[in-house]
Amino acid sequence: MTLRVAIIGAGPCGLAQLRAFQSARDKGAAIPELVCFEKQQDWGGMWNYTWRTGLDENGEPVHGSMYRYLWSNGPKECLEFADYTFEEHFGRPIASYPPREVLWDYIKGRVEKAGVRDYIRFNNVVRQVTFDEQTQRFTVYAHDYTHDTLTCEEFDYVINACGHFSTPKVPYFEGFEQFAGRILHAHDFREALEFKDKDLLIIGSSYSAEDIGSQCYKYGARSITSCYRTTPMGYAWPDNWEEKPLLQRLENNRAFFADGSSKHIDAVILCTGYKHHFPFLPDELSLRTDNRLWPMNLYKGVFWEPNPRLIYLGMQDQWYSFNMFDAQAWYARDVILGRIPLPSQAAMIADSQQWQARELTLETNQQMFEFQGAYIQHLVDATDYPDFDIAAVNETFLHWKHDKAENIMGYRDKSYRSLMTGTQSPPHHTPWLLALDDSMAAYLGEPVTPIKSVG
Ligand code: FAD
Ligand code: NA7
Repeated sequence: MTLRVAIIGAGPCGLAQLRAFQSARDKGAAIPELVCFEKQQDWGGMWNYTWRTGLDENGEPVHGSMYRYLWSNGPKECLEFADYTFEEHFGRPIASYPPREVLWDYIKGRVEKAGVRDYIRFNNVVRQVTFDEQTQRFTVYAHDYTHDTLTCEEFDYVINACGHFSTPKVPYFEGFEQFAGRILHAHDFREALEFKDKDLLIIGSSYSAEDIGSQCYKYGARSITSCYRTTPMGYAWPDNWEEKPLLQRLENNRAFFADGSSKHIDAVILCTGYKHHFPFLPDELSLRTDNRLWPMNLYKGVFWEPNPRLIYLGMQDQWYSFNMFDAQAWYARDVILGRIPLPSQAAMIADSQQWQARELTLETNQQMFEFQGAYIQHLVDATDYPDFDIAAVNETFLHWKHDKAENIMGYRDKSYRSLMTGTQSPPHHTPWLLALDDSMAAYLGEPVTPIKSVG
């Protein structure tokens, strides 16, 4: 009997899995029957922008957390697919920090070429997954919103590729209920122009805080105040951006901070991160982890312990992204195809513990991306995913970190050499701070004269 594999989500991880199987099939392998359930109407996951917030058109929680004017927050050379380069997709080298729409186009290009769209059931939300110990099969219950029907099917493997940046962590601060302005989480942030001429308070000191603050600065916020719980971001911010220790309370429109200072604010954005949240999984199948480089209970970072027929993709905190998802998907594919045997459960647990012990020793950013690079190399070595120069990717990450430290509003003007083709990327035609139109046409086209002043 042909194996059946369910893939939950057609974002970069789910699509990597489809591409991995298609690549094996094209080389003559018999592949399982694949069904990819995708709750949105199109593919690309996070990169498929939605203006919606709250509930979607079907009353489901909106998946998207991306916003207008989002540009890649790392060099595209660090996430390039080893089997489908930017140059192949765009027919020429392009600059290193593309906006969201350009990256979405790139993701789509590979899977359009692979011809895997027919495996996907769009507008289908997975509601529940159960596992039968006796038959060793999963039952997947889904709601097909196109036909408004509930489906229930059995599978030999389930690949959970539903992402983990959609369910916000929303802490409470005293005075929130009396605040007259807007309070939102980064998950619901869409349009920086909403905060033009406003005094904005940002809570958090990681990627979302840095980037949403930068977008709002770029599109004309009057002032940005960001506050941290543990560590300040510490960049050389523009004059109207101040970093403070954590918010203690709001009194009407005044924010009071841990250092005793206070400021007037008009709006609050909670950039406080996301939860790994899998409402469709029972306790015994559900990964519980914070956002870290080595979540426990995942052998090779993907196979659920103690039931490795459930596979999680992309659940790590991400320095690497698209090419790490590929490395995981190729490895998962080869286990499903019987090309790579799984060891005993004790050996799987020991292996995972050893990776986590290593993770716990990491202190610097460089150690962290090198750790993730070593993990990817380990997976790539075991499959036919094209080998790529991970040491060189790590170098690029290092340059990127230096560029940010040097000029947080200018690092996206730098460009790098592709580590897949060797081609040096050209500089972008317009400095990021002046490039207000984030469309693909503007990015790939000629420079345009800015129509408004910045800052
Ligand atoms: P997602 O892209 O989240 O896709 C998961 C898919 O699963 C979605 O299509 C969703 O609709 C579907 N799904 C979820 N639940 C169900 C269900 N129950 N049933 C059916 N389908 C379901 N990465 C970078 O490399 N560079 C960046 O610049 C960058 N910027 C980011 C900015 C923001 C604001 C965020 C939130 C993330 C950013 N990331 C960035 C990380 C980004 O999440 C990854 O690049 C990538 O999208 C992860 O892919 P994924 O497939 O794991 O998850
Ligand atoms: P992250 O990277 O998980 O960071 C979350 C931030 O929120 C981090 O600075 C936390 O501080 C802070 N945080 C979390 N809870 C609280 C509370 N209760 N109070 C104050 N501060 C808090 O999430 P991001 O959204 O920045 O990034 C996620 C992805 O989105 C990333 O991959 C990007 O590419 C886009 P801590 O340091 O833990 O004290």
